[in-house]
Amino acid sequence: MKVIELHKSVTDSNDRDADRLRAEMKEAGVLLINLMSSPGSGKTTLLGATIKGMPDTRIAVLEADIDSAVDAEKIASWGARAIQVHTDGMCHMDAGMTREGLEGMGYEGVDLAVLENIGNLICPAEFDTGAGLNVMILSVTEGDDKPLKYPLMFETSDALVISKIDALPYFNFDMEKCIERARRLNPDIKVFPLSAKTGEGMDAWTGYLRSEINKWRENN
Ligand SMILES: Nc1nc2c(ncn2[C@@H]2O[C@H](COP(=O)(O)OP(=O)(O)OP(=O)(O)O)[C@@H](O)[C@H]2O)c(=O)[nH]1
Ligand SMILES: [Mg+2]
Repeated sequence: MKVIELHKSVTDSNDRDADRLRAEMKEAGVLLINLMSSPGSGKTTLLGATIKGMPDTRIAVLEADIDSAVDAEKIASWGARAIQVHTDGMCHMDAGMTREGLEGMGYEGVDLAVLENIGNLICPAEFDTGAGLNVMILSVTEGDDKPLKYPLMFETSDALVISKIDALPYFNFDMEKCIERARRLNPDIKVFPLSAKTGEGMDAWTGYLRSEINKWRENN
């Protein structure tokens, strides 16, 4: 597995770098998604189910972690292009790091590129990576109060996946309350309750991705 060691970008404006990368990805017709969540919310598992559920979509995954290559190895074993990047101890990816990872991976012929950001509900929300779409995952095991505690992540996300709904019977997670709290912060946020384990809710999620890929290409 190819691993790239990244360092904090030295440019003075992350926002400018992010806008430039977004424009280039638009030109290339590749939708880049920035996938964010706490550690263990189910990012890699959801990507596995997505790769399986969208066999006609060419998906490539940029795995960002502090260490190891386990996630990128999993993605590659499921038949998608993958690369692992290490963030030199940093808790987020910035636009320059994302560009370096994407260029190391190569995205020609790809329909959907996904950055699996570092597991963390705080720092990743503060940095624009240049992605066309920000998606966050909250698992039912984490609790329905998370929008109250980590508002920025909910504010900056276009879509909220509520994962592990197969575990709902074992946790006091109030779905309605959670969605209402998220919408109070971000009225336009799209919400996808699902289980990557049982497949429940996966069709709505893959349908959303298909329509976003088409939208990204349409107004090119
Ligand atoms: N019951 C259940 N377990 C799940 C589901 N999705 C993921 N898991 C489990 O949750 C654990 C963490 O899943 P990962 O996909 O590795 O989570 P992650 O967000 O990629 O974790 P990091 O990359 O370490 O931040 C694993 O044991 C998964 O099997 C689900 O839909 N239902
Ligand atoms: Mg993972």
